[in-house]
This record gives sequence, structure tokens and C-alpha cells, in this order.
Amino acid sequence: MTANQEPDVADALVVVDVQNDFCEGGSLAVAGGSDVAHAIAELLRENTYRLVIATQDWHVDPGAHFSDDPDYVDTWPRHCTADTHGADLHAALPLELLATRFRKGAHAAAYSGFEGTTERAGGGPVALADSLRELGVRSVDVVGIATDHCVRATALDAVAEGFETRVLLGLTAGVARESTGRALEAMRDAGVRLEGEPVLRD
Ligand code: VGL
Repeated sequence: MTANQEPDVADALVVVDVQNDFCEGGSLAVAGGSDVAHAIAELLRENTYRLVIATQDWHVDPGAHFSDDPDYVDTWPRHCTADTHGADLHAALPLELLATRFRKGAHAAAYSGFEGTTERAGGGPVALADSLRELGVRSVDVVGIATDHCVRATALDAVAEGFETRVLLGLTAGVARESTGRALEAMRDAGVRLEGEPVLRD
């Protein structure tokens, strides 16, 4: 496959953790999560990307990542338990337009989508970076939830793995204003291109 020739369209879109528990009504709801799900769905229908993949937080027993007294920084209420409605992708997302889902965090916290794996058609797990490279992807756009946690970690890993990386801020939602500000700075410093403006809701 050849790289995309249009300078302003990335080869792949990485949709980070747009799951019920991170949207309004979920156990770890991020303000604006549902709006982001609907806006990403519109982008998918424009069909600009050669490849769209989604990541999912997929917890079985992630140890201290879950807490009954969470600090919302390192510890969190129970969320995205494997095979529950809370871990499902938001219903607005057109699943038929998603090539693959990469799941992470079964037995420990995993913020970056690059910690995620999927099953190969022939059996055995494949990691996100290897899968993207095998498909000839060199540039990625990152969108999803949460800007200050999983989007941040995914974008930083994307750059570290050698992908040209953009975050489309209008299609992200953050847990808190201050940590979102720090995340934008960290991503910019690492060489992530930030497009658009974050939608600040708190
Ligand atoms: C996330 C907090 C805890 C995320 C996951 O997807 O950004 N945030 N677990």
C-alpha cells in the first residue's frame, strides 16, 4: 500500500476509548464524551481515512487502577469491565467503519492504545504499532477520550513509535482542565501536532 498522497490527511485514524463508561451515564463519565462520540461518527462517515481503528479499555482485574476511594488521577472507580455494556463502544460509532479494535488493561492500568492488542486472523495477538506498520501506515490522527489520560498516552506513544501524529482536539474530551492543559503541553513538546481547539466543558 502507498502512503496517502494528500498532505493533510493522515493514513489512519485512531479512536481512543470512546466507550460507554467514559460517556454521560457511564461509571467514569467525562463531560462531553457523548458529543465527541457523535462528532467522531460524522468524521467516519466522511470516509477520509484509509484505515480506522478503535482502542478499548478492557479491564478484568487491573489491581490498584480501581478504587472505592478514587483520586481521579491514578485511581478510578470501576469502569470498562471486560464484556460489559460499560466497555462497549458508544452506540453512535458506526462499527462497520472500524477495521479493528485493540484492547488493553486486562490486568493492569494501560492508558496508551499502543499497549493494546488484537487477535490476528490466523491466531495470536498483534500489537497496535506492528499492525499499523504492517498496513503501511506512517501517519495517524488521534481522537477520543480522555485528552489528559488515554489520548495523551496514545499520542505520545505514536510519536515514540515513529508515526507522524496529530491530535484533533475538537474530537477529544478531557477529565479536568488543568491536566488537559498539561497534556497539551506534553504532546506539543513531544512533536505531536495539535489541530483545532480543545472544547473546555468544566
Ligand atoms: C482513561 C482514566 C482511567 C482514559 C482510562 O481512557 O482516558 N482514563 N482509565
